[in-house]
Amino acid sequence: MEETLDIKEEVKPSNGNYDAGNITALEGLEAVRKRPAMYIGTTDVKGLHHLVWEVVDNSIDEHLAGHCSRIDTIIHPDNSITVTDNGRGIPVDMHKKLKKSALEVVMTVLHAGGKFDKDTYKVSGGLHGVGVSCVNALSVHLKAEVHRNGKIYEQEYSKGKPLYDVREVGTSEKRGTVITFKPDGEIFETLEYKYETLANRLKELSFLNKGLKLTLTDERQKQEDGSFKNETFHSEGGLLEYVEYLDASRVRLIETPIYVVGKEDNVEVEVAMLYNNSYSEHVFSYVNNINTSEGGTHVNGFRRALSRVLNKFGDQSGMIAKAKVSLSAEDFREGLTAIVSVKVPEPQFKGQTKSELGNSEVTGIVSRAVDDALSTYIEENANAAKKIIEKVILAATARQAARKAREMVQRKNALTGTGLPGKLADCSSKDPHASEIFLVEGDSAGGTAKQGRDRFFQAILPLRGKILNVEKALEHKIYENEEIKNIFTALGVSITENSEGERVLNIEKLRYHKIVIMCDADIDGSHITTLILTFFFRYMKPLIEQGYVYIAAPPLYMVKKGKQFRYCWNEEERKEAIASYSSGPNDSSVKTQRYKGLGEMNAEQLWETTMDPSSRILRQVTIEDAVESDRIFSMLMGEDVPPRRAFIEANAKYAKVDA
Ligand code: 0RA
Repeated sequence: MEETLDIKEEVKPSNGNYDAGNITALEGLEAVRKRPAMYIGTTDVKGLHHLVWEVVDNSIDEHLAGHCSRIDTIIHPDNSITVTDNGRGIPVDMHKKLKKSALEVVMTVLHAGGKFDKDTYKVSGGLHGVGVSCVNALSVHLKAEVHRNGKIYEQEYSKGKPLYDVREVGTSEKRGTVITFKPDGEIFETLEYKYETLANRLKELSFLNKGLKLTLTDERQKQEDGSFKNETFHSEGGLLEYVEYLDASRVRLIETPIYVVGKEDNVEVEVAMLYNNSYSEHVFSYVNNINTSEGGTHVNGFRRALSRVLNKFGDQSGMIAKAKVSLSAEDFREGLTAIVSVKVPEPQFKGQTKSELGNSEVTGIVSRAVDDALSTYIEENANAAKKIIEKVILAATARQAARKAREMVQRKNALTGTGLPGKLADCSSKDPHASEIFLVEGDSAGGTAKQGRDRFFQAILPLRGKILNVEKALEHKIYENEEIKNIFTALGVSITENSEGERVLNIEKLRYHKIVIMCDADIDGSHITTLILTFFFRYMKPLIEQGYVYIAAPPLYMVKKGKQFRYCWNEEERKEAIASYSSGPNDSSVKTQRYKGLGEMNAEQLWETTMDPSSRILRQVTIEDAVESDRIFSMLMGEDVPPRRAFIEANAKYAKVDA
């Protein structure tokens, strides 16, 4: 889990002017190189991308302070990165005590970002905000170029150490900062930047900072017309556009998003919301552009106002009394897609992953802003309000049906001895840490897996054909579905409701710490994998978050010559195998068998290639970007078929999958 430092500002200027005197020396950069994970969380691919966010966040701060309208990011062919902004430029005047240029101090002293102005918002919070000096410390080479006072200044560094004093190298009519850095291979496990990861976050930032132009250029990828792959992210509508983008694959209940803006005590509130005909809630929240996946006081304020205003309308219109159901807070959020974004001068982050807002004053501020705007909306749009209340009432009715269905299933399980499904071939180990369960597509492959497995620690649960598309089904139907019931009972997990009417997944009795989805390596198989993953994402998300869910990777080919054979997982391996067996260009004794289904392998082959821990490939499912994953699952499983097909065929990118 990500663990980064919480940075407290040490100094505050008295006059509101920034100069080198405001920047104090705090800590050496050697500490960063010695224990990089303490500063940027990890040294894997995530940490590598974190470096870019550190630099971009500084530029975003310039935007939030009202001085920057454009940020350009370039991935160079050697995986070095350039970030250019048109902000004020990092100050270059002399620091009186340190006798160094402010630029050098910002770049070489930990926590000396020069971010002292509490009146503007800083991205620096729970996750980012360790400062650009960390990026410098972790780069084999970094160059800072500043356009300021009509001049160009520069300084270069190696592993954080200046190669020369800040020097003036020319004149410029522009203002801004250009940072180019190459991450250090001694620190990072991988040096390869992922275009999609950078593009997704820049796109998100463009929605969260309306008017700001962000571009991404990938010099590693040349397009047909000879130019490099590039995109521009720019949103004039901000959250209004963001909520429409996130909800694009769902069917709307109201025509246009409900929009809230407010400001109180220097806290800015922006909310955009839509209702759709789905059964799930999608509320995303941000504090100073940082996603708060654990919610917090801003989300509480939003929920409070939503329930209060809708409940009031439902009462006054007589709709609730007529329906004779009791409503819970959750019912007001079924089919709701909303983004709650606040800008808070001094955010306090708490929670397991430091992604929950703690500032108590924010609840009331958000609640008042939403209360005002939503009340006005309802007065002016009585028809839309009625549709929403009808949906809320339906949700309450469905929740009661779902509770009954769940209780029925759970009661039945209690009656049938062990409670385990008849189709489950359980393992003999009772230690969850050592136990695995394979969810296998189809009874026949299930049979092969049962023969091939190591029955001590591997359990097999065959699933029949296509499992229910949970994105489209009513909740109670899900609990009544045979395959889904089997998954719940085999895993030993259950869903109950808390006092708020929210569903909680109980995983204390989870029976296996590896849950492996094993499907055919063809289009149908990948669709079934996606169906099962969607179910886990919507109903058993904690299992994904805690790293229990995996996808098996059966081989795609077997290349044979006589008695020799080799399994291959991709084209490259296949070509290699053919080349290694061939005596000449057209050696007809070399044969390739394409495995389309698990059923084409016998038990021994399935064990060797896909189930044996010493030789198999398992891909762990993780949620890299919760907001984007959510959108993609709805897109994949929703009504809109063409994008789904294209996406599945282009491969499963919705989740980061590790070896
Ligand atoms: C310290 C003070 C000021 C701006 C910056 C730092 C600054 C840092 C970065 C990093 C990337 N782009 C940046 N742009 C600005 C305020 C300068 C002033 O008052 O003119």
